[in-house]
Amino acid sequence: MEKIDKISQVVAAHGQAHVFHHFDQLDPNEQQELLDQTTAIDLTELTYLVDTLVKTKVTPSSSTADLAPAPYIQLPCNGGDPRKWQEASQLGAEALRAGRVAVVTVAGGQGTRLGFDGPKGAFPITPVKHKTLFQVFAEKIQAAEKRYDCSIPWFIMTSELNHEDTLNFFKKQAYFNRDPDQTHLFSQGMMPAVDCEGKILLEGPGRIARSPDGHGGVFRALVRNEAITQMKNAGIDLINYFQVDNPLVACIDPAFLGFHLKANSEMSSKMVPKVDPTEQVGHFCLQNDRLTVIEYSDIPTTYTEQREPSGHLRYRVANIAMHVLSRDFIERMGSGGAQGFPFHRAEKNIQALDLSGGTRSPVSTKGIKFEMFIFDALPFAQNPIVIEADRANEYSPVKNAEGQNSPKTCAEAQLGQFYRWA
Ligand code: UD2
Repeated sequence: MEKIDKISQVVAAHGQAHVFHHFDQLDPNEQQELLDQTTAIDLTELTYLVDTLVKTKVTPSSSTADLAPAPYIQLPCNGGDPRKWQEASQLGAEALRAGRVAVVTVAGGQGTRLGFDGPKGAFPITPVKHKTLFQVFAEKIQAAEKRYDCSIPWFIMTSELNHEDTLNFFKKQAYFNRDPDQTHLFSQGMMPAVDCEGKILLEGPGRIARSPDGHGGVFRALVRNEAITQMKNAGIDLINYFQVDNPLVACIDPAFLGFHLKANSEMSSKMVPKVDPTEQVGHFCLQNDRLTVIEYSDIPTTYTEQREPSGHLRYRVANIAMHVLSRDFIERMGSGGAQGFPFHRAEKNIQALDLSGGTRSPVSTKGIKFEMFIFDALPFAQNPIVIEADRANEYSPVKNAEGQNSPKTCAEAQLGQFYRWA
């Protein structure tokens, strides 16, 4: 009882006393679950987010003052220096052979846009054998382990929504014949949803409405789940990071690793040149001499439609969510070392109890979710660089059931690659 009193006092001090309104009607298990969910919330951080993102609506979405497109290292076929690419590949290969490299894949999102009921990595994606996304990545990592004669630990970020299903999937697939000790599933954090006054929403009398804290939650999750310690013990200091939705990704890219090492960078990124001003991606930009990403939703069309004399789009440096991260940087960003690492607000309709205590069953309520984006770490990184990727061979994500970035466009992209290989 003492513990309950203490927690409910802290919760009340942050104006969230309503969270325990139904506490006495809950059975012991429900009471324990509500206490666990409540103690997992950083109430000081939540109060800050409510003050800055709910009550004053100061969205951190960057202004476009003092904006310029970010420079990037071009592919040799587009004018880049072949010798620099050769040198970078050798540097990266040395790091791989020295066992310094791990892979991190973020797979905690809900595949709602795809209409697939299960972890997105379990979605069959290859056009002939219908291999799943996870199988494609596992085989690419295994090929790199053979080529560079090294072990490459694979860390996969899940969320509470799909952790068990993802774990069962890997067990069922016998970890795709890789050493199970080299595949580490870790769950990202969850954030409570609030209403427009900043009050925590309840999915039920004993359950807080929560959602995954965004792919930017990967830093905290790697630190909290001891992955950083595992990496240190294994001599890993370089991480190839990518999203679960793109089967063309070069899971292990020696040139990418080499350019990151040569630049003494903490966070490097890959880009593809935008050809369509409306493509829904982030844009690498320089702002006050810092590398930053401005999401398509935040950059005015007066910028995205600008063209250079060559006819190329000026703001063409598209963020395709592929990074090389240094382990120390992940540790710094995940241990609270980044005051000011922003959250973003997203307005969503959320199934929640009416806070006036009226209904006992949830109704659709206008709420606000909070999430972090990994690319917001760029302004905190030393020597961030951007290198060009070959879109046809490296980037065709599956996000939507139909149209752009769909299983159909992704299958066509894979067939195109297999044809070129043949
Ligand atoms: C993201 C980028 C976009 C571009 C594109 C490349 C944002 C806001 N936009 O678009 O600029 O780089 O990717 O494909 O990120 N995920 C988690 N946990 C979460 C949320 C997402 O693991 O809490 C994973 C999710 O499984 C997916 C990836 O992050 O693999 C991208 O998430 P998304 O689908 O929300 O981002 P998207 O496709 O809008």
